[in-house]
Amino acid sequence: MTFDIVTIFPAMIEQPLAAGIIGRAIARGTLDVKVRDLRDFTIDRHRVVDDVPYGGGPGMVLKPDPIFRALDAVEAERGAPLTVIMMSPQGRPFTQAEAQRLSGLAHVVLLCGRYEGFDDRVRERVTEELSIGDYVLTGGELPALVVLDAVARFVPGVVGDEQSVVEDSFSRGLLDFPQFTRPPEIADLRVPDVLLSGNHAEIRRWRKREALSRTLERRPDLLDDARLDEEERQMLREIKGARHGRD
Ligand code: JBZ
Repeated sequence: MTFDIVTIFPAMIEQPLAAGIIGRAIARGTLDVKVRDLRDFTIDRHRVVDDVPYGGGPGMVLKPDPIFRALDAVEAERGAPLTVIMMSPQGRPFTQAEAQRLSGLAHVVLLCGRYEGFDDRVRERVTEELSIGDYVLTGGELPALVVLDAVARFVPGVVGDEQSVVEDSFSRGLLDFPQFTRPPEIADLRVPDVLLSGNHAEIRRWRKREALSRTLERRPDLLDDARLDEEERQMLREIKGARHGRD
């Protein structure tokens, strides 16, 4: 899968992408990520990418012409039609389902905003506008990295164990069960006996129950859309029953 990322801070994108699972996928050629410096698409001596807002007011706005030129360059290189994603606080919420959908595309372009945002005419060339969440950021670079990371995990060959991606508990709409590793005891804190028992059926049920009770406790909103099997539905009824009156 190919990503083109347009930004005025290429280093903010390049450095994080060189590390870890994504870095390895890029090195192997499973992912092709090209970071485009918006200033390379200016034509003035001072490489200006921003200007004052029409109508007045604080801050600066990203000029449309360098962005149009950047998109023309991507299109000339990769071919049309382009999926152009604008990272923006006005965007639809980016979710795990969106990540999976985007992973089916061969190529996406991510536009990272700065300052007060883009000249609105850029939206004529944008096919989707996405937001990673409700907090104020200084720019779209971190959101673009979040989107790339979540999408790339679904690309075959990026994560070693394909099964773990599809069966990831969050993909099924639940929080993860607790994990432990050696040693079996530290500072009087013991690993639950069931995990040392070697009883794999018991372990599987314990993990299911833990994932369900954690989700009920911390993110009950997720249970509305969770894809639960019959065993999980029964467990959830038991957990809710046992908790009755306690909160
Ligand atoms: C985003 C001005 O650039 C920004 C500022 C905030 C922001 C983005 C771009 S993208 N927030 C989000 O995904 O929520």
